[in-house]
Amino acid sequence: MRQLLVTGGAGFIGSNFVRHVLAHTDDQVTVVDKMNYAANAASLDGLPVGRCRLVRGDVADPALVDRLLADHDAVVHFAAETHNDNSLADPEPFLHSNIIGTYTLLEAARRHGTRFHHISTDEVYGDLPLDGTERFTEHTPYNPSSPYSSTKAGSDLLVRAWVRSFGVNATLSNCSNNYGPYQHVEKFIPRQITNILTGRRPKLYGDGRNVRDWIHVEDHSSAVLRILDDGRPGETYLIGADSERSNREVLGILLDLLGHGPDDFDLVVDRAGHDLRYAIDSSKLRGELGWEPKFLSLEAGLADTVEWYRDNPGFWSAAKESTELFYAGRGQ
Ligand code: NAD
Ligand code: TDX
Repeated sequence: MRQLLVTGGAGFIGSNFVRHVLAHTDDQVTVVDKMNYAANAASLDGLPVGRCRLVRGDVADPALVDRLLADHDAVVHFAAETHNDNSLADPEPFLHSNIIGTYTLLEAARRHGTRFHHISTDEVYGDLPLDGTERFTEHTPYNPSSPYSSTKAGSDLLVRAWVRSFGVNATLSNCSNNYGPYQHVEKFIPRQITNILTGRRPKLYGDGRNVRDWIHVEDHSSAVLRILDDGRPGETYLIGADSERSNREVLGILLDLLGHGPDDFDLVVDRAGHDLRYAIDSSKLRGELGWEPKFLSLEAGLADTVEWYRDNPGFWSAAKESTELFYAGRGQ
């Protein structure tokens, strides 16, 4: 029975991954999470007490991390500051958690010989032209745009260096934009759903033509577990589900699902340095490890997600007001 440490496991993707692991393996899971504003203990409610425990702490705390890695066979590292708009308002926490946090974990993995899987983003590659067909691959040069994506790029490079210089047994994955249950209302899809549910108008940055490549969080989880089990040491795998849509198109689907007209939204101030388009070529992961996504229709996945937010106001309503105050202060 594997002892698995999941960093950032009280956040959106980490908590979905913990549920996935508990459902599909015999692993014992420890979550270490700083419980920042994006964490939500409710996202771990109802999990089997004997197989899952939560340790509140910072992955940049060397003593805590050393103790935890000594007792675990593997670590999956989700913990990070994750919101681009926050990184534009105050970059410092991104340097602390994403760079120093990853460095602290790598040093402990090196000392204890712990298997390490690093979770990253397609944003490390920068952006693609709006109307092209090119997609990111594992060979695309790094070219991050924002304080968030540059700290994620830095963390990826640290992992690669610790593999090569110190023989740490690590794999990396870079995934496209996730959607699904338990995502914080600051992010695009939950923000628009909960705006509509609370009588606010949805807000599109700029002209709304920017494109993101969407994947259901459950498909991200199954890919990460596959890489953890069968990925080749030192390798990077891109994770994506071939679901590119403009922000306008995604909002159009949400408005329709919630019974609103197609023009029922506001165009607001654009994000500084706003990346135009992301698109993932996941053929390496599919060919080498036989992974396939289960959610093949973005429309169906979004319908489930709308229902989840409608049914679970207790998860998001406490954060809604302060999130909208933050955006209002930025004209967004
Ligand atoms: P999230 O913000 O919902 O969750 C992050 C969690 O990490 C939170 O619970 C937070 O408390 C915790 N955390 C932050 N700093 C910490 C620290 N120093 N010590 C301990 N815990 C800390 O983010 P998410 O969307 O679930 O993203 C998880 C990971 O996936 C991140 O590494 C992110 O870069 C990556 N990723 C996200 C997406 C996406 O679309 N959301 C896509 C690709 C990759
Ligand atoms: O209100 C909004 N209106 C809007 O038009 C918000 C919050 C966003 N947007 C746009 C900006 C982006 O083009 O929607 C798109 C998605 O925005 P976010 O949800 O903030 O995601 P993004 O910046 O693409 O980054 C996400 O995917 C990659 C995650 O937040 C990152 O953690 C992940 O690495």
